Amino acid sequence: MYLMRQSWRWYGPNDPVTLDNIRQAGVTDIVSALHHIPNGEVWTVEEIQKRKDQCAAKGLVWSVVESVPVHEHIKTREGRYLDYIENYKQTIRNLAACDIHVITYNFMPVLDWTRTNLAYEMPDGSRALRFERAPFMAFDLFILKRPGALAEYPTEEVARAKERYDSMSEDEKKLITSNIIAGLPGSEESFTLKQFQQALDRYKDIDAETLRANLIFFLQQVCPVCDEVGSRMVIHPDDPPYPILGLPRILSTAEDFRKLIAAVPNPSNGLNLCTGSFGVRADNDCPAMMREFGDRVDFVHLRSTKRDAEGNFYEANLLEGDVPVYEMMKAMLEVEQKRGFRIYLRPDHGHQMCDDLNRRSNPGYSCYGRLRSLAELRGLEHAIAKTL
Ligand code: CS2
Ligand code: MN
Repeated sequence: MYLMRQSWRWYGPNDPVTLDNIRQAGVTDIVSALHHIPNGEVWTVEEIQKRKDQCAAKGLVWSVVESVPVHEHIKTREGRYLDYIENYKQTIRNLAACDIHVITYNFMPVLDWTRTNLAYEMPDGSRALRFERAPFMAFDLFILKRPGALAEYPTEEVARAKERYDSMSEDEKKLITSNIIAGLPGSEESFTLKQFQQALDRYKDIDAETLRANLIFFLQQVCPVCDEVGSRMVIHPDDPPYPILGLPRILSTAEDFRKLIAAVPNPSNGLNLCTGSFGVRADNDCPAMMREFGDRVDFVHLRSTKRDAEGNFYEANLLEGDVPVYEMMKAMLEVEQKRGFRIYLRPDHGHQMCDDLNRRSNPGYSCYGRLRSLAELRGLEHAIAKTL
């Protein structure tokens, strides 16, 4: 029986959730990245090995990278992008030399994942991450004042955003701004408002098809290296999975990934199936994606979001959101048996609950909240596995 490989994201020695905590979560594998190395530079064997050794000292194996960031210039194909691609290839080789073969990345322009509220209070007093359209638009239209933004939104929504903006205190305006542009964990990038607008401007002439072509170009360069060293690039979907701030998006649906494998059929061109990100769209069927792309899915993020009719969503309790977690787990187990491969799975964002509420943690990466999700996932897997 092939069961999931239980893993946990660790941000490194500065993560308030320690390896001793993680050990007690009962996982075997660590998902980590060398966040201190600037985007675009090579990760040396020495630095990688250091992180591996830290994990090994606690009986844990660093086996998945999340993420090796893709330099903005690779996404826009400007400046020293060819050098950055060469550096990326070297990083892939160095990771393989340290026996790390699953490499997560994303191709979202400017921002990694985006939320408006990092402490949305649930009825039970725990806190969740939330994306709400009205404050997001208020930021875009009246704080950032992005040129052209007005034309992109329906009039009645603009009115709602204006009302929201007018009711915000100065502190609230500051908070929403930093939630959006100060960089959520893993994003490696943060901006002032002016720098942010400049970063957006670099995408003025880049539509989705150009961005997709740039991604394909990048994969055509790095996938042969992965194939050679037995590694796999797994792309994390866009979050949220639709265009924001006038930026192009290229990995929001099953069709997007289909296009990617049609263009770059190398076996190393893989998917990090994040059910929380894909699940925000009602037209994304995560278990069906698991079945269709299973051969290329080495890494799964299991979390569930709950959306409303206006396009807002929050991160729900694992078994209570829109994502059909039972069907997803079943699909995963079936794919695993067929492949004879154990997929890496980690709980994704969790709520802040219990003692998480009294201590600092990276937004989404609390200790107790993720423990709760992991326990539920483990129970679900155990039960489903018995029926197979
Ligand atoms: C996020 C991101 O959904 C998620 O897992 O927390 O940090 C995500 O890991 C990156 O975008 C992947 O490159
Ligand atoms: Mn994810």
